[in-house]
Amino acid sequence: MCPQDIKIMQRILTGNDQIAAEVRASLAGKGIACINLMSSPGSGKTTLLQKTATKLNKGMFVIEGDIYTTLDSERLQSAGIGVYQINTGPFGGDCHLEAAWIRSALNEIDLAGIDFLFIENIGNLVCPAEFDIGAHKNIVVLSVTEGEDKPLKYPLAFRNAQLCLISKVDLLPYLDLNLNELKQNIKRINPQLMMIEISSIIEKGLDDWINFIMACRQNAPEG
Ligand SMILES: Nc1nc2c(ncn2[C@@H]2O[C@H](COP(=O)(O)OP(=O)(O)OP(=O)(O)O)[C@@H](O)[C@H]2O)c(=O)[nH]1
Ligand SMILES: [Mg+2]
Repeated sequence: MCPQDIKIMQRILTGNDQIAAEVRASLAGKGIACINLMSSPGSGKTTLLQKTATKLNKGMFVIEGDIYTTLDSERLQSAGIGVYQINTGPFGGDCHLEAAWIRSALNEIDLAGIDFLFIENIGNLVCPAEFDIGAHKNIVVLSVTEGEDKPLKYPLAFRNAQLCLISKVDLLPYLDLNLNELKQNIKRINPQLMMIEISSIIEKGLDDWINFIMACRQNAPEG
């Protein structure tokens, strides 16, 4: 890569970070906690959001990121959750969201009565972690079917998150997974990273998850 290329890349990232800071401050000013969910495809993000809605009852909105479909939005909408779909497919098919997408979405969303804005990032454990999208908290979801080594192989998502949800723990009895080793690998990447074991199927860990969300709103969101 020639030096000129490096300069251009830096400019793009700086622009994204600036927009992200503006998004974060604007939402904080409205008293809205913004929570970004990142993971590999199929870790259980949408299912968890459906469960979350049944616990929170109201005040929740989801910006749904997908490359092509509106399938997740349809699931959320049929559960009575307000949703705004971002599809990157027609614009090059990026496998992550960027802050400018969120800023544009927020210009079109009626945020009255919203306390919690969830962003379901595009299913991918690599790219979403590279872009600040203006959330107050970044959550990495890792399902137990993915293996102990994933935090070591895809460290950035774990380094940049404030909470790791270890999902689908109802499946542990059927898997050859060493949960302690998985947790040690997470700690090796980010010793401060909080972890909650969850299952949307048997409703394990959901109270701790809801407490975490509530604390995001009570503690003034980071600007
Ligand atoms: N056993 C088990 N299955 C789950 C759990 N949560 C979700 N699933 C299943 O896992 C599959 C994927 O769930 P989704 O919620 O669509 O996952 P996602 O992370 O939103 O997927 P993408 O948006 O495509 O990245 C579905 O078949 C769910 O029913 C869980 O806690 N336990
Ligand atoms: Mg989903």
